[in-house]
Amino acid sequence: MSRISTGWRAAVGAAVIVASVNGVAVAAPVSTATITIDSAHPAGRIASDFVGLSFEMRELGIGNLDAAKGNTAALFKTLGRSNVRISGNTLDRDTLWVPEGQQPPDPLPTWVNDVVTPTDVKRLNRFLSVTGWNTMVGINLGRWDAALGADQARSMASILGNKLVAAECGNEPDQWVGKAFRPAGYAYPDYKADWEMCAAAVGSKRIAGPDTAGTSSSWAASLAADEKDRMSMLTVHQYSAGPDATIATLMAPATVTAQLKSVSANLAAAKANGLPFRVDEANSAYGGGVDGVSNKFASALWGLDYSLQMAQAGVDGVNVHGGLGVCNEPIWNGKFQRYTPICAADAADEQAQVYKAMPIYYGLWMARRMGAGRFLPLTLSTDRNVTAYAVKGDDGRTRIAVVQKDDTTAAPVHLDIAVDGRARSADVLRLTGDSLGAEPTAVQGATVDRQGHLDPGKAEQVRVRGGSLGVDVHAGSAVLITLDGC
Ligand code: BDP
Repeated sequence: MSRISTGWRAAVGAAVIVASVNGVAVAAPVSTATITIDSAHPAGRIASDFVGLSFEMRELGIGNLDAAKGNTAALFKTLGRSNVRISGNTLDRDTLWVPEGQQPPDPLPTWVNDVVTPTDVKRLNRFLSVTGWNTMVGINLGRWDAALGADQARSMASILGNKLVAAECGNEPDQWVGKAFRPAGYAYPDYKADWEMCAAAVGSKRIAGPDTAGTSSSWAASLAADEKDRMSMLTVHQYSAGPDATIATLMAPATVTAQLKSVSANLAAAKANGLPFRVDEANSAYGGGVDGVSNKFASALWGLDYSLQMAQAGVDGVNVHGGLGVCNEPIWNGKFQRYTPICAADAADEQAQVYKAMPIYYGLWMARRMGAGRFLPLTLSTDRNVTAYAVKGDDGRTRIAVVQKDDTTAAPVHLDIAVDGRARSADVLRLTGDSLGAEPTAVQGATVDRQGHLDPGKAEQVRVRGGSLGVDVHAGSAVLITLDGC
């Protein structure tokens, strides 16, 4: 027979009842978050390709994204079909396009570090066929060459066909003055003229842009208004913070508010002009991310929360940026990409294109499990750092994601969820980490294996009684709840 006694203690500012079961102390939640889901009024859509990835143009030039090697294709498939965008700083700064049958100039111009050819696009095409993903690929507009730009556009269109969602003309043009690609005073009218040269070379409607670094700039809104007929999508970049990012700032509710606020004008401009809107380069902190933050479990919770809040706000997709080098080592020119979702454990794995999943990959995997559908309005009442999202899936099932962003040493939170409909039980998948500042991350205790697969095993089953569902959530963790049959 079990013997249960209770008492009080303080844990990181939160009160916890400690129950002693057969002499073993377990923390029982004293904080309840109440969630009420309104199934009668489905709101905006979340698309199945909502959570995408973004990589540097150099990855194409150096032979990465190869379905015949390593586990990259498996890691993409594990995440689920989506959109991979290929561009970044390396596009305009150091990538030269070399047409079919031509040799790169010898010597290469001094600015060139990466050469991309139709062979690279063919490899990308095979990768997309194997994974079911589609793509957006950049054309160097920072260092514009009309003949090469037109050749790349033609080549990409003929090799990639419909897998090419859009070509992108240049990366972060609002920063070109600082990078000495354009003279001081370069402003939107100058950029518009540049963009139109590129658009003429692309020659189809499939262009996404402007890929501005700053969400506050009006370039995106102006481009949407001026060029909507030639655009397939409006795109901007967003990093939640910079080199001063901490776990506390990444987890703070104020960060969520700021992220939403900073894209709201661009989002409104896209909608006003009938264009889809993607944050096609996003991550926790610019400048390669912050060690101890962008590469730790906190980033998994951030990635899940970020993706879903953007989707709920009406953004059509996010592409989380990364690089395919050795984890936590400089990837090029002394630059780190600590925020990358996948990276190689060592140089031999980098060579073999065998990557491991970093914490944020798991957060994106969880977000992706929300599936395609429509957001359901919900009310959340909590005195803790909790966010919650509900989606009525196109498959008819309701999924609820709850992200608890307190430190893992805090008390658990009891979720009391009111659901209408006929659900009798729910499956629960848990995203957990050792601590916010440590790397180990798992779903139902399972991790991505060396082959790139994630098998979280059997989900926990919880009964729904009288339209109400109770789930305890560890501090610093997330759950994905799938209601049966409704
Ligand atoms: C963006 C660039 C990307 C960088 C990233 C960063 O497009 O290439 O890696 O910033 O700062 O501005 O980490």
